[in-house]
Formats: sequence, C-alpha cells, structure tokens
Amino acid sequence: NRAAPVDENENKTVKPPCKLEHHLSAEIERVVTEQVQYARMGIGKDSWQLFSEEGEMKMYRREEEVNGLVIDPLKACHYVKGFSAHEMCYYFFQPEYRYEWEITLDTNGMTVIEKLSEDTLIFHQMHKRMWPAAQRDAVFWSHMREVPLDKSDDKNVLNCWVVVNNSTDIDSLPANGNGKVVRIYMTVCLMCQTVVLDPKKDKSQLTRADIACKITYCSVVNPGGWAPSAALRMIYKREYPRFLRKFTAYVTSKTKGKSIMF
Ligand code: 16C
Repeated sequence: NRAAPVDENENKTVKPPCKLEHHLSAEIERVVTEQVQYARMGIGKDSWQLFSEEGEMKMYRREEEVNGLVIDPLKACHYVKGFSAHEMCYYFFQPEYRYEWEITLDTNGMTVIEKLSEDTLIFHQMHKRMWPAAQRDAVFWSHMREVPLDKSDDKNVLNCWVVVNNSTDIDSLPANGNGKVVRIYMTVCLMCQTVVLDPKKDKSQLTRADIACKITYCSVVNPGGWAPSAALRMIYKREYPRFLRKFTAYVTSKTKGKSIMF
C-alpha cells in the first residue's frame, strides 16, 4: 500500500531529457551569451592596442584600472592547423590535463570543488607567487559547450565551441580567508571555431590536414589587492603569449594521430 513514487521533476519547467538546472544555470547562461557575443566582435573598431605578434598569434589589450588596480582586458586571436574547436576546448576544460600546460599553478594548486554537471565544474586554484605581491588564488565555475553557428561566421566554419571561466564565491573558501593569499577575480573566455580548408570534402572525409582552429581568447583579471602595476603589465605581456603558444602546441601533440573529435 505504498504511495506512488513522487516525480521530483513534475513541477519543473525543464524536464528530462533536457539538462536539469542547478543554482548557477541562470548566471552561466547570461555570462556565456555575453562572452560569446564579445568574442565574436573580434577587435572591431574598439581601441585595442596590439602588444604581441608571433606568426598567426596576435594579442591586444586595453589599459584599464579599477581603484588603482590594473585590470587590462585582453583579446588574443590565433589560427592553428590540425585540430578542431572541440579538441582545443576539451583540453582547456578537463582538469586531468591542467598541470600539463598551466604554468601559473602552484604545486598541487588545482582542486575541483564541485561537479555541477558534465559540462560545468567549480575550481579552486592556487597560483604561483609573484614577488613582491602576495600569493593569489581563484575560485571559478568553468563551463564548456558547443555554440550554434551565427550568420556572422565565415561559411567555411564547421562548428564553434566555447569554455568560459568566471569567478564565483563559495562559503567554504572565503576570499582572503587566511590573511596571506589574495583572491583574484576573473572572466576568461576561450572561443574556438573549426575551419574546413577543403570545402569539397564531406565531413566524414576530413583529415587533420583539412582543418584548422580559429581561436579567440578574452580575459579580464582583477588582482583583488595591491600588485605593482608596471611589473604586472610586464608579466602578462610575457605570460599570455607564452600560455597560448604552449597550450596550442600541447593540443597539437595530444591530438596527433588520433581521430578528430568534432
Ligand atoms: O586561462 C588560463 N588558465 C585558466 C585555467 O587555469 C584559467 C585561469 C586564469 C587565471 C590567470 C591568472 C593567474 C595569475 C596568477 C599570478 C601570476 C603568476 C605568474 C607566474 C608566472 C610563471 O582561466 C590561462 C591563463 C594565462 C595567464 C597568463 C598570466 C596572466 C597574469 C595576470 C596577472 C593577474 C594578477 C596577479 C597579481 C599578482
């Protein structure tokens, strides 16, 4: 005589097989939409200053400060043959690869705090100290998804993937909790498009020689507390190019000889 099982999803607007919502769903939807729009704008007519150029890789910044702290927004564009948008985003998102390419992490500096869904994780990261500033840490959600193509996309673009990393607060890890480590606040967006180099070929015939990845990486990092402006600008001018050069070489080596993950 037991009562019929209660359908917990009965009154939810989103029902299986759609993804169930979690407490960050609405924020993620809003930030991802904004970030994709912003990445799609490219360099446009805004006043971006080119600060680094190495072959196809170009990096731009705008000098900005908030309460005396350097937060210079960055936009980087790159184009690399031989791997897909999904592959580039996959290696950037998945935690098991992070120590192999992320050089700003302190020893054992990365922890997955929570898995909200297959495509959304919450990370805590402890970064290397940049003397004489205090050590920094970050808590952020990271979300990966395929983005529908847009009419502004080139006609040789096959698909588009994005990873957005955005700072968030969690009660168990309060900012500046131990008085030594300062919390940084960031919004990072890696948007990638798979470009088909031979339009005559069907998708099933494509090899690594027939594809390229068009990359847009945007970031704004607020140092959260005092850090010497000149040194910080010198460091990011060196570290962002190093990151994108090293990370794309890493994706090339990880995907070599494997079937393409579209
Ligand atoms: O997007 C990237 N990585 C993602 C996965 O880890 C994620 C993390 C972004 C955080 C980047 C800020 C880390 C600053 C830590 C302090 C600097 C240590 C320098 C050590 C040098 C060996 O989205 C790739 C990120 C590539 C970052 C390039 C460096 C940017 C410096 C920005 C300065 C921030 C303020 C630091 C104040 C002391």
